[in-house]
Amino acid sequence: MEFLAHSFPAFTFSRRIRETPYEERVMGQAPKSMTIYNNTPLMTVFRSPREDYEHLCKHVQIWDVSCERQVEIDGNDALKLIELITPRDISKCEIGQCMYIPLVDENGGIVNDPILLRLDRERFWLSIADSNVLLWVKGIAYGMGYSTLIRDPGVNPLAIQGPRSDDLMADLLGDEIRKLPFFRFVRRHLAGTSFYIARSGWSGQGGFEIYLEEYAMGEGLWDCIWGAGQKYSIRAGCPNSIDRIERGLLSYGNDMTLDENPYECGLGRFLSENKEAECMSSEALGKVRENGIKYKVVHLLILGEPLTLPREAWRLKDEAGVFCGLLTSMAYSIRFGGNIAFATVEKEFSSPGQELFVDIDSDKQPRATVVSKFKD
Ligand code: THG
Repeated sequence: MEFLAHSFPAFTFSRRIRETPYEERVMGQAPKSMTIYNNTPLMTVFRSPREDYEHLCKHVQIWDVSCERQVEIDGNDALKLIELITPRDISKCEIGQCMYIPLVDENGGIVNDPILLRLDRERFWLSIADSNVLLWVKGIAYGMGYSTLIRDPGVNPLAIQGPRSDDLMADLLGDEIRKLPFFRFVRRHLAGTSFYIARSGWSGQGGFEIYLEEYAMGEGLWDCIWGAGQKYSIRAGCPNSIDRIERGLLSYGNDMTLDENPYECGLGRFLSENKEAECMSSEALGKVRENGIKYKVVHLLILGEPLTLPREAWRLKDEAGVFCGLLTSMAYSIRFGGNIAFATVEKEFSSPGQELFVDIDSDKQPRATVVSKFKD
C-alpha cells in the first residue's frame, strides 16, 4: 500500500477515545487508515487516496465526521462571548446560518477554525477543528463572569459529499432541499430522528452535513442514506487529502497552529477590522496590520514523482540552501500533474513564481514553485 510505509502496533481503544454511532457501518467498508481528531477516530483512506478522490469527484460519499465536535454556547451572554473570541463580526449572523469563524487569542494566535451555527438568538454551536475549545471557552466565560451554559451536546455529524449529493438528499427529503444555500441549515426528519442539515462540508465537491443528536439513531440513519444511495454508487468516504489541498482548505494543527495569526494563514477575508463588539484579539491583530507579517502560508506545486510527507514535515530552502519554510501538507494531484502542498514560508519567499527546494536526503532536491491558488 503506497500510503502505508510500514506497519504499526494495534491501536488501543479506551474510554478516552470516543465511539461513534456509525463505526460498525464504517468498519464494514474496510477503511485502510485512520487518524484521531478531537479524541475521535477519523478515517483517512478507504481504497487509496486517488481512488477515493476519483469517486468523490464523480458520485456521492457518506462520511462519519463525528470528530467534528460541537461546543454549545447557550444563554444570555452567548453572543457577547463568541464576539470576544473571534475577530469576525458575527452580529449579523442569522438564525439558520453558518459562518466560518477563526477563534483567535489575545496574542493573535489561532486557537481553532470552527464553523459557527446560530441555532437561536442566544444559542450557538461551534463545530470545531482539532483543539480543545470547550475548556478554553469555559475558562473565558468564568473569568468574564458571563452566564452561559457551555457543553458538548453529543452531536455526531455525518457528511454527504460529492456531485450526486443533491439528487440523493432530494430523494430522501424532497426537492426543497436542493434550494438550501451554501452555509445555511434547516431542521429535517428522516429515519425516525430529526436533525439540522446544512449545505457545507470539508470537500471541494459540495454536499450536506447532518448534525445527528440521537446517538441510537445513527445506524438507522446511515442505513437509510446508504440504501437510497445505491443508485448513485454511494461509498463510505472521508476528507480526502488531494481534494482538500486542491480546494485550498487548511487543516488546523497541520497548516496553521496557535503560533500563526490569521493574516499569515490567508484568513484575512474572514476578519472584520472594525467590528463593534469587544474582542480579545483586536489589539494583537491591529499590531499585525501595522507591522506586517513575517510568515505566510502558501500553495506549492512540486513537479515530478509522487512524494510522501513524513510526519515531522519537510524543510524548504532557497537557492543558496538557506532554510526559509516548512512543508505542512502534501498530496499528489493528477489534475495539476504534480505534488500540491501547503507550506509556511518567510514572507520574502511567498510571492507566486518563487522557487524553493525541498530539503530531502537525495542528490536531486525537488523544486517547489509558489502558486497563487490551485483551484477557484
Ligand atoms: N464541517 C463542520 N465542522 C468542521 C469542519 C467542517 N469543523 C472542523 C473544520 N471542518 C473547520 N474548518 C473549515 C474550514 C473551511 C470550511 C469549513 C470548515 C469551508 N470553507 C469554505 C471555503 O473556504 O471555500 C467557505 C468559507 C466561507 O466562505 O465562509 O467550508 O467541514 N461541520
